[in-house]
Amino acid sequence: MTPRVVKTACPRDCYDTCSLLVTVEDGRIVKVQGDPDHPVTRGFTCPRGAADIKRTYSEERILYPHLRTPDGGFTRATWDEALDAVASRLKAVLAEHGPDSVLQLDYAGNIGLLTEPWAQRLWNALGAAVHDSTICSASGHAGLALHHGLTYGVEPDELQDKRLIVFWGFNAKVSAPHTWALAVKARNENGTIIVAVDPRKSDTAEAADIWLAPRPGSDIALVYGVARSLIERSLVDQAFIEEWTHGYEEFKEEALKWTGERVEEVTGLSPEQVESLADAYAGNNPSATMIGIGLQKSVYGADHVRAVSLIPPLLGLHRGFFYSSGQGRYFDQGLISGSRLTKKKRKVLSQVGLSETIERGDIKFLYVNNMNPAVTLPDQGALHRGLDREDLYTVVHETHWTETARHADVVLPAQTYLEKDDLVPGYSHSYATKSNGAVEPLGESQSETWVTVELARRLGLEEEWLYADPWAVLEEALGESFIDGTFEDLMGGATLKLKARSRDEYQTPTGRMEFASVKAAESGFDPLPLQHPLPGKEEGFTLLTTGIPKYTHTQFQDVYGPIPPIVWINPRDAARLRVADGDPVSLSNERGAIRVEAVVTDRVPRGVLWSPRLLKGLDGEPQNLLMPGDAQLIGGGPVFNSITVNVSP
Ligand SMILES: Nc1nc2c(c(=O)[nH]1)N[C@H]1C(S)=C(S)[C@@H](COP(=O)(O)OP(=O)(O)OC[C@H]3O[C@@H](n4cnc5c(=O)[nH]c(N)nc54)[C@H](O)[C@@H]3O)O[C@H]1N2
Ligand SMILES: Nc1nc2c(c(=O)[nH]1)N[C@H]1C(S)=C(S)[C@@H](COP(=O)(O)OP(=O)(O)OC[C@H]3O[C@@H](n4cnc5c(=O)[nH]c(N)nc54)[C@H](O)[C@@H]3O)O[C@H]1N2
Ligand code: SF4
Ligand SMILES: [Mo]
Repeated sequence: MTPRVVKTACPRDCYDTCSLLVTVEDGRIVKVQGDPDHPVTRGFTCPRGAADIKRTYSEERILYPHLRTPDGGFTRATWDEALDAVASRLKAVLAEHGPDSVLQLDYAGNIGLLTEPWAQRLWNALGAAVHDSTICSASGHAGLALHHGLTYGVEPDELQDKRLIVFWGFNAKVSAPHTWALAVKARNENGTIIVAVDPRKSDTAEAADIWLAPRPGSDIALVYGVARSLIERSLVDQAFIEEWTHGYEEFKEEALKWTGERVEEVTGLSPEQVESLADAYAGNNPSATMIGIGLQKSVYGADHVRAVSLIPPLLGLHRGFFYSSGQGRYFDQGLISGSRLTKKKRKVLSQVGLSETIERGDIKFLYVNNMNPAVTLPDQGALHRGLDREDLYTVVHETHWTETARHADVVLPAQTYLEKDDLVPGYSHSYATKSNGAVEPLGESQSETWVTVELARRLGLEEEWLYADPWAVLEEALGESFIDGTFEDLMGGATLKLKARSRDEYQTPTGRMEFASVKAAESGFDPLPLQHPLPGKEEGFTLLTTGIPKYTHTQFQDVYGPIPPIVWINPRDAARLRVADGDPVSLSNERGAIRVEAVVTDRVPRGVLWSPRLLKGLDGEPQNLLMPGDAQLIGGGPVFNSITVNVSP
């Protein structure tokens, strides 16, 4: 048979949402390529896209439903047996403990609309408990909302027109390689300056023109240092500030308190370094301030994001920042997920704090899909004690045999994005393409749309919308959402751009961009983001954990092997602790300990460690044993990057 090329969209939890061309020969995928015509993908994939063939046909694929056996193993079952078992237990739990004891635990393993939000329909219909989706970016959104209303801003395909691009707590070269490539293109073609603000020498920092390394958690002081430098030299856009903003005087008063000396004390950056960033901003308008999700994963992470977002308006820019842009979109997500259709009120649980909730036994029925919480949630000690509870019944719909699947009572095989049709508007750029299934589903794997209907029937649910045609629902939700075409065009294979809101609209109480936030004051937060004290030396090392190129969280270890169990440590810290390169060391705190191999490098400053995120230690211990389930005050996000640990040889 002649090879066929199928257009799909990579639905992984990733900024870039690539358009991919998949070559199929004799019913098998033989090649996955980046779409050369897509304005962001521009013809290449990352190492994960490239490895999708291996991951699809991996030995770790779940091909059939499985039921747990009394000896703790699994036995293969038919779909009928598995779904009947799930439905009968679910009915019993609902009858005995009520909907608050039932939880669907999902995240963004596949962000396709017929995968992620669609799979929430059943649980919306049941009125089950719901988590608040705070594990990733929520606190940054909540922080931005205080000053700007909705959180949309610069889009990656606008980088070409910028004279300065600042990646702030954003390791784009690794976490958003296509966005990074657009920045490099602007540099090569227009001389755009690239800045990185990152405490460690990330791949992005290494490749930037200017790299500033404030201490972790000191970004607010740095922002005020930059602002003071701009204000004192009259480099701010006074006319813009007067016309469009609120609360500038308060902001200015705080900024003027941040002398070079005081900023240096907190951030470790010299007055010259701070001024160099102010100069870069003042001399290179327009700029794009690219705020990373990594910036907000610490105890005051929302405040970091708030502060950084206040620089662009000083220079007269409407929403001159980027922070995963999903919120500006005009489509009806609540229709797709059913949250707008259900009449039931759902109990909301902190996702970041779920380990403790599950350990406590509040949940009796757990349905996991699109997530691998048995590795990725913080407070793994508590989570595993919870998952082992006799009175908890766990169902996992998964493509691969993850740690979470191995803990399940019932395992349901899921299709990868290469085996089903979907629609994937991402959370960064605004282009959408229909994602077409390239090959027949492997084994007996089934889609989220199919499983939802099968379970709804078995539960006897009567809400008509549970049985609706998914594509008709998508058309209703998105039909009017595109600038340059119709839903029909999209179905025909066109790449369309979603409509965007106006950049000079601010959905705040004053209708203006608010330097001092009215809503923050009303909610009991500081109207301005304020720098909080950093942990002292006696509290140990700050451990930063971030993604690396070959893995998406826990995925692709079946292709590339285990995530390297390493930790970067500064040479002077290593000498003091008598640790040599390659030595095993123990990282520990009050929650647990993991053993990893030391990499002695000046890419981290003294007092700071870095590890690839979600690694398993040399003895198989999950990294997130060390992470607390504490939620941030603003937005409820996680605190991964502000935890402290001790290092011992
Ligand atoms: N230490 C530390 N921990 C962290 C973080 C950190 O920075 N440091 N970051 C946090 C962040 S930002 C995030 S987003 C989370 C990510 O946490 P998770 O979302 O749990 O991460 P993944 O390992 O990608 O798990 C996604 C799962 O979805 C499955 N999947 C893929 N496609 C489909 C599909 O079509 N259908 C179904 N049913 N399943 C599918 C994959 O096989 C995979 O097992 O981790 C958090 N954990
Ligand atoms: N290859 C790959 N790409 C991914 C993912 C993946 O797993 N693998 N996951 C995707 C997901 S879900 C997410 S959330 C994103 C995350 O991707 P990013 O938004 O880039 O965030 P991180 O990689 O967590 O961290 C970015 C940088 O912030 C720095 N940082 C940490 N603390 C601070 C601080 O206090 N101040 C400053 N200025 N910087 C700090 C870290 O050193 C790190 O280099 O990546 C997405 N892309
Ligand atoms: S993981 Fe991200 S960069 Fe890689 S192919 Fe998918 S969307 Fe593109
Ligand atoms: Mo994330």
